[in-house]
This record gives sequence, C-alpha cells and structure tokens, in this order.
Amino acid sequence: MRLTLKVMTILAALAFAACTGNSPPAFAPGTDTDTDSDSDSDSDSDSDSDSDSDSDSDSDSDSDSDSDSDSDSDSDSDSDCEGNGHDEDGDGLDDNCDNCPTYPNGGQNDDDDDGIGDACEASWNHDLLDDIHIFDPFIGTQAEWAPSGGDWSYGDDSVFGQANPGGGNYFRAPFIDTAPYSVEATFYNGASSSMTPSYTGVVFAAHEETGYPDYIAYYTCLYEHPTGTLSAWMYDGGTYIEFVDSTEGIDDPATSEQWRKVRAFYNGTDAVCTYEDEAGGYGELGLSGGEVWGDMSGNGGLRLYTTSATFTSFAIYL
Ligand SMILES: [Ca+2]
Ligand SMILES: [Ca+2]
Ligand SMILES: [Ca+2]
Ligand SMILES: [Ca+2]
Repeated sequence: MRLTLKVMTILAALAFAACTGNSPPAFAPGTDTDTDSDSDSDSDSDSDSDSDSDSDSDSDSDSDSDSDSDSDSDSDSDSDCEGNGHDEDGDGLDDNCDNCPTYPNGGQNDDDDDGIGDACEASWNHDLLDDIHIFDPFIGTQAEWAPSGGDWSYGDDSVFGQANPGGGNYFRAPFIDTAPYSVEATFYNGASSSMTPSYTGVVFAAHEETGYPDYIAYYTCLYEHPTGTLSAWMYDGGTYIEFVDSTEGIDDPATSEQWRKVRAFYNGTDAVCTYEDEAGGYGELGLSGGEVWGDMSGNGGLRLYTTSATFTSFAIYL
C-alpha cells in the first residue's frame, strides 16, 4: 500500500512539473516528497506546505496569514493601518499610519501608549484624547463640508477661504456629541493677512439653538495676526456674536511661510483655545463657568473673519 501511494505521489508530482514547466523536486525516503523529516510536501522543518520556517501558510517569516513581515493580520508593513498614499506633515509616515498626522514626528513616540503621538499631546490636556476621529488633509471630496458665509475652495491639498467683510464658517460633519474632544485647523496666513483685524481659527460646538429655529449657534477660537491675540467668541444663534475672552501678546515667531495651528479643546466642563506655530510660538486661553454653554456638542470646522487663509488640514480628536 505504501509503495502504491508513493508511486501515485511521484506521478502526481511529475504531472504537476509537466504543467508548470518546473523540474520535479528531489525525492527522499518517507511518505512525503520533501527533503526534511516532517509530513508535508516542502523542504523546511515545519508542518505546513510553504517554504518558510513558521507554521502558517504564507511565504513570510512571521506567524500570521498575510504576506508582509509584521505580526498583524493586514497586508501592509506597519502595525494596523492601510495607507492613503499621502503624507501631510512630510515625516515619512502615511497619514493613516501616523500617530500624529499634522506634526512631523518620524519617531512616533507615544509615552502613554494611547495611539496618539506625544507631538499631538504636548499642549494643554490633549493627553486626555486617544482617538484621531477625523483627519482631513483636503485631498478627497468636500462631501462632509458645508459653507456658511465666506468663500471656500476645497481641494488640491488645502482649502482656501476668504471672508471679508464679515465672517464665514466651513462646517465639517459629523456632529460631535461626546467629551472630551478637540478641533484642530492648520493654516498659513498669506500676504493678505496683514489686514487688521485678521482672525483665523476653528468653529466648534455648532448646533441648532433652541429658541432660534433655523439658526446655528457656535463657539470660535481665533488667532489674530499680527497682534498675537488668541480670542474666543460665542454666537447664540440670534443676532450677534459675543466676545468671550482673549489672551494678548502671544509669542508668534512664525513667518507667513510657516504653519500655524489653532485648536479648541473641550473636556466636558471647560474649553481651552490653543495656538501653536512652526517656529515654536505658543499661547492658550481657558474658558470656564458661564463662559461655556452647558451643551458643547456640535459640528467643528474652519472659521475666518475679515481675512483670507490657506488651511492645509483639519482634525477632530476624541
Ligand atoms: Ca505623516
Ligand atoms: Ca506625524
Ligand atoms: Ca499618546
Ligand atoms: Ca493638506
């Protein structure tokens, strides 16, 4: 019986070789056709039918079933991402594989191991956040965006916005109804930003306000260049926008060719506006108590007032 099986195996191998054009393998004593001592048909020492030394069925050297060299179950070479072919911050890591896609951080340091890089958590209380919920580098479609005042041009890796006179918002879906959250916009102020005042930043907590049907109420965190002022404003959905608070004299060493970034952070009780720039400038403004609504849920987005700016990316962290 064993002899019959072996003859049939040899015939099958010869038939396969004839079909593929390859030479038949060298045969060795035993019930299989390979040169090692296990029971499969290849020449390595494990029990599967491929040519590597691990126990799965693919040809790489790790223990999962895909074709790359790491230990997860997807087919690319990093831990858990599928790239979008774009690297917003130019640090060598695809946006979808970057634990902080708007700050160059090639080392990907993440001290608290929550999936968001230290570079994204350096400023006020952002270490409470552990999910890059939305990252929009403005390379896709504008389906999730809705303008409200101003002119907004989405695409080609940026959004150019202009609102003068008056202000304009560019709202991004989806609605955020949890806390904590952070809304972040990265932008360049062009030559026209020498206009005064020149407010650029984010809108957040934008929602239909009870008592003002068909009106959207919102907060904004705005940076004013060149005076170095970070300010917060509230619109109640009625007839006017109310100044809430400001911090003046912020260190602002960036040139018009360097990025600036405004974030609005809400922890469930208080809100904080922060400013950062590529040259290391930083400022922050805290809002608490009566300066913040009870319900700060809503949409985030981009905001301009009496100026133009080129926004390069938008993000919401939860
Ligand atoms: Ca990157
Ligand atoms: Ca990065
Ligand atoms: Ca982290
Ligand atoms: Ca971009």
